[in-house]
Amino acid sequence: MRKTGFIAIVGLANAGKSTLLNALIKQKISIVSPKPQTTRDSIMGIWTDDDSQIVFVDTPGYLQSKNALGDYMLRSIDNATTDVDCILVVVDGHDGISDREIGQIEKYARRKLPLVVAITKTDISQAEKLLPELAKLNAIQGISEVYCVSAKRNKGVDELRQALKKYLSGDQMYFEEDDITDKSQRYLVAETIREKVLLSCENEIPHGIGVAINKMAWENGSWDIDATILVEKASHKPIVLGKHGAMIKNIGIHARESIQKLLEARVFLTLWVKVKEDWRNSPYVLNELGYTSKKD
Ligand SMILES: Nc1nc2c(ncn2[C@@H]2O[C@H](COP(=O)(O)OP(=O)(O)O)[C@@H](O)[C@H]2O)c(=O)[nH]1
Ligand SMILES: [Mg+2]
Repeated sequence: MRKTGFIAIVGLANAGKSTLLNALIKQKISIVSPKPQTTRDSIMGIWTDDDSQIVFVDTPGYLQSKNALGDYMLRSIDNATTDVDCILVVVDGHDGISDREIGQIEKYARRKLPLVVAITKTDISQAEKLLPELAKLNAIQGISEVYCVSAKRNKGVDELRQALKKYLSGDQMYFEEDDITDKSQRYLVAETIREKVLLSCENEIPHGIGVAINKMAWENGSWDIDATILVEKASHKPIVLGKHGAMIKNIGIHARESIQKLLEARVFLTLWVKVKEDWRNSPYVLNELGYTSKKD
């Protein structure tokens, strides 16, 4: 019989949570970029092997909410960390552990749940700098274990996954053996497009980006996908389009390539850019884009 259960992945924006989730399940399902607020919704990544099924729940980083989308993101962290077997706090080892992070870890430690800390990005952090950070963690009561990993180089990830199995408390399967996420293909496609916009555009715009899939149809042995990139200010549209459409073309090329990998099939992708002012405060648009809470 397999041991099964849920593990929530929490931590600051940019700590490396989504990269670690993808490494833990050996699949790319959660999008990654150097921009904060890349992950907006909790997304499950499922690992199933001979003796376990671990459902990892990736969350948005802690943030200060400024709009309805921000409120939604905060709620999704709360929802994701309730009723789990273990909390996995991800800390960027390269940046060091801030007082704010220590505060968050202490808060989780008080919950009396198994609490594992993964210090990640060890490929770019110096060992001697990590030692004082480990001492800070040592001083906190209630941490079950600390692991040092590099999600990018896949160092220590297998050991971490193995160690986490002991916290699983269930014995029933929550998902099918070959499921890798709770999200639909459509959602993953929209997220892939959003990732490419985040990676291509400058700082200010990405927070205001949403992606709506207008059409996703399997036709003559390939996927025909039509999607709209929503921006919240008229001045953002020419930036996403780029000079003579160069930016949107580039986004399209990269998105198509990644979506083909995701869907394992040929993809035709058409992208549009549309201004929808203040969409992050519109319940209607949030719902359209799939940011809908299941629990409230
Ligand atoms: N060098 C290095 N960079 C990493 C590692 N993990 C994540 N990153 C980078 O850190 C940034 C934020 O990663 P992401 O997974 O989106 O962080 P999240 O906001 O916590 O989900 C991205 O640019 C990643 O490529 C790692 O193990 N090593
Ligand atoms: Mg993330």
